[in-house]
Formats: sequence, C-alpha cells, structure tokens
Amino acid sequence: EGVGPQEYTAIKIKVLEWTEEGKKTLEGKLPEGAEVHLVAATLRPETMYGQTCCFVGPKISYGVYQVSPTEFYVCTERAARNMAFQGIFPERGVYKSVATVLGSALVGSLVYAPLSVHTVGVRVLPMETVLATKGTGVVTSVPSDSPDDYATVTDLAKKADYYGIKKEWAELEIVPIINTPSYGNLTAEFLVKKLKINSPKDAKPLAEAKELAYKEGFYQGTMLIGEFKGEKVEAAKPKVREILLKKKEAFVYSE
Ligand code: A2H
Repeated sequence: EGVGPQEYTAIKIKVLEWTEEGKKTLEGKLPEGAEVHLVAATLRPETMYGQTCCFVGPKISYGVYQVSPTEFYVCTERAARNMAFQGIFPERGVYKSVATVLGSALVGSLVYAPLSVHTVGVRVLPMETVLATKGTGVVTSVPSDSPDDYATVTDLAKKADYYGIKKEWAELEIVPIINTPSYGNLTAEFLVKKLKINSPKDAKPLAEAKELAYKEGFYQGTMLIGEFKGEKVEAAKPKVREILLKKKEAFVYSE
C-alpha cells in the first residue's frame, strides 16, 4: 500500500429490515421515518452489480451517526471522525453517535445494495477478517471478483449453523460482472480454486489472489453487465462511480 491517502467510494447500503436485536438497540433513538445506511468502503465501484451480501465484523462496535434530519450512517467511530473532517456530516468535526451496536447484532438484517442484481435486498453477514482500522469497518461482498469475499461466502454457507445464519443468505447467485482473458468471468472463484484457498483465514494466498484479481480485472477486464457493458473496466470504473455519486447512493471517503 502506498503512503498517500486512499480514496474510497463509500456505498450507502440502506437497512430495509432490522434483526430483533438491532431493533431493541435502536428503540427510541431514531426519529420517525429515519433512513439508516450501512456504509461500505470499496475500491471497486464497477463491481457493485454483483453484491450478494454486506459484511460486518461480528465483534466490531459500530456507531449510528446522523447526517441529516432523517438520514443516519452506520460505521466505526474511527471512520465517522474522518467523515466529520471531510464535510460529510452537517457540522465540521462533530460526530456524535445516537446509538452503538455490535456487528453481531446486525447479522441477518435485510439491506438494499445499490446497483446489485439482487434487487429485493441482501443480508448482513459476519466476516471475521474485517479490520476495524480500515475503511468504515463495513465491506460489501462481491464474490465474483473479490477472492476474500468468495472465500468468506463459501465458508459461511458451509458452516451456516456455526455462524448462526441461514445457509441461503450466503448462497445468493454469483453473477458474472467482468470477463478477463486469464481468469474467465468469475475471477475470484477461479483464483481461490487455483491457489487452493480453503478458508477466509488463508491470508497469504488470499493476498496473492487479491493482487492478481485486481491487476487482471482493472487492466484486462471487460464489463459484462450494466450501463457500460462491453467497455473496458478501466473506462467503466469512473463512470459507474459517477452514477452512484449522482444518485446519492455513494460518496467519496478518504483516509
Ligand atoms: B473491495 P485496501 Cl470486487 N477490512 O470492494 C477488510 N477489508 C476491507 C475493509 C476492512 N475494514 N474495508 C474495505 N475492505 C475491502 C470490492 C472489492 C474489493 C472487489 C475486489 C477487491 C477488493 C468488494 N468487496 O479489494 O487495503 C474492500 O473490498 C481488494 C483490493 O484499502 C475494498 O475494496 O486496498 C478493499 O478491501 C480496500 O482495501
């Protein structure tokens, strides 16, 4: 990773249905008609068509931050502090949470992932390798193109009972988003199998897969879906990002 600031696209993933635990935690703390968004930091906005779930760290503590009279963001306090100095909140430097909630209490919530082919919503699921010290602490899952995401959804489906989730939440269809000459149209699955990655904790081969997937996808990839179908990823990426920003389904977040 470089020394300069990293500029992410922060995707607003709206909560459609809370878990019982989530409901209890938020009871009386939000105004009538409030909209709450989990905020996921991504470097691959062009892949958002393929979102199948939204990951939180089950042991990570999240705050609920007010951004307008009726809108709230869920992210780590660390991210909220950064946002407060990037003009994302109404008052510069101010980031007071109306509630805190553990990631595990969010698991199972139904959320709306913008641009995703899964338009009825996707589930919030646990990812133990989410870092509290990077991005917003929320990661949107694109198992077609992210080896980490593919390894995690595979593991979640295999051990659904252990994770306390419904198996089908981890088994939404993985639709091809990008074609590449070396890895075909499901890059993450191809590389996870090729490098014999068995678990989301196989950190070393996953780092290698991530590097290979990123380079091949960005420089050689062609879009298979969406407004810029047929275009090179390099050209489509900023355009998909612009669409998300224009529709207010995303904002720029740096750290
Ligand atoms: B990326 P970098 Cl399709 N902990 O988005 C762990 N991982 C995190 C994170 C956190 N707190 N915050 C963000 N990330 C993930 C899409 C994607 C991503 C694809 C392919 C590769 C990829 C869908 N998940 O990342 O350390 C997010 O996943 C591999 C580069 O700042 C984010 O982009 O370089 C990426 O890691 C940011 O990682």
